[in-house]
Amino acid sequence: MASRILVLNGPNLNLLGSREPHIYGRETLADIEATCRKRARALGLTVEFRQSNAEGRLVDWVQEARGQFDALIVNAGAYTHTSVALLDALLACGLPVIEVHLSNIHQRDEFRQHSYIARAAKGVICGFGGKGYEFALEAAADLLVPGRKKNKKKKTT
Ligand code: CA2
Repeated sequence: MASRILVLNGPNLNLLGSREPHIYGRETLADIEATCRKRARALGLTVEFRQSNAEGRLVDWVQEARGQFDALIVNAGAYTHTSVALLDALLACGLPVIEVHLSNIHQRDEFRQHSYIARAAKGVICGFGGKGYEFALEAAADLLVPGRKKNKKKKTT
């Protein structure tokens, strides 16, 4: 059975593509979702994409994910920098978590440079725009698809 990935998106990510393209690019969240669907299929994963502006809704989705999904990819938007509640839910869910950001948060305002949820993440990908979600799916496949990492061809020089 294909490994199931839940991709959670936090506040304002529904606005992608409409404003601030110099920071977040021109892709909409629907564009990113469509690309992820294709990439997931090629990697032998299934993907479910969700977005909410409400912190509690994101926490509920994380709590419900156990048993329904095999890994979480999370762009928590601004809650990244504020939410102990989301951190606690991610720590408790028992699933591998990959944190993603479109922008390189380390090059931005000081308050964006700290992530509460990073403590719960296997790894953090930031600064590659929508492509970062594809990288996160690759990372999830390496973690979940048996034999995938082992069978990767070694480069011979
Ligand atoms: O770089 C990221 O992916 C962020 O998670 C995006 C968040 C921001 O608060 C984080 O610091 C970094 C913002 C979400 C998108 O906000 C928009 C606002 C207006 C127009 C388009 C997007």
